[in-house]
Amino acid sequence: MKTAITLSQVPEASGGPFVFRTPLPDAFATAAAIGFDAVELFLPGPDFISDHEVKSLAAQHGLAIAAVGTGAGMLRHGLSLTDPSEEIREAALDFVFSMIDFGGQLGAPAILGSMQGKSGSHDHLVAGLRRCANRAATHGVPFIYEPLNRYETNLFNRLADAAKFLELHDLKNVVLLADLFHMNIEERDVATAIREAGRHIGHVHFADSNRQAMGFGHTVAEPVIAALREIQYTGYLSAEIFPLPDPETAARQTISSIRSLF
Ligand SMILES: [Mn+2]
Repeated sequence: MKTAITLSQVPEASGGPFVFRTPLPDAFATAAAIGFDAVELFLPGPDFISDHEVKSLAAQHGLAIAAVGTGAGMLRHGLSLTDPSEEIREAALDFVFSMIDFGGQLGAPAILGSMQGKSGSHDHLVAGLRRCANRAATHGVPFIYEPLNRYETNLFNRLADAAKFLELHDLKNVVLLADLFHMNIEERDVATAIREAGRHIGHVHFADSNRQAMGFGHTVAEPVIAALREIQYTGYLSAEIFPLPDPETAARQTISSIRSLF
């Protein structure tokens, strides 16, 4: 398993679970200095920075790009893939495609989190996921679908239900994001849920029960790591956490918790 940390450049997401918000050259340097393998990028859109510049920063600091978020489409433009309006769904798809293409040029998958919509229909979701998965496949990367807790979406709150949905609709090239914060709210047992959805899991948001760095809440991480090992998970543990008490402390706590767990 590899480590990653979230970097945000979206002013509207100032209250969100993103650790470093300084300009990217500084954020990349700090993430590398603290010992992360990769960064997860949360950007306002695909034109914020060129893929060429991101590649150069990544090479300079020896970091990979773990994934790119798409939530700015919701935060900044109010778009979702399951909006009742077809026009808005199409605009949402255009935005997600643009982020899939941006990430694809970096070899990184895009994530569907809040852009799935707060209260949408499964019919719209399956249509959107299929098109995004096909688009991602042209770049040779998967498309990541994230079940969220009940306060953020009515679509899928638990891994097992999302996994069944992918199988029922034969959705290829879609992987699931196991976000330990959402899972702490929704799953009966986090480790069991990971074991049962094992072959579908393609990304992990590594957060404690209160969305702070692992070790700053009440999650017992050992069984979670044991389950990830059992399913032979080799992807990222990406710290999508609040920068509390400050970004560096949160980042260092993540690395030290992972070191003590392995
Ligand atoms: Mn997440």
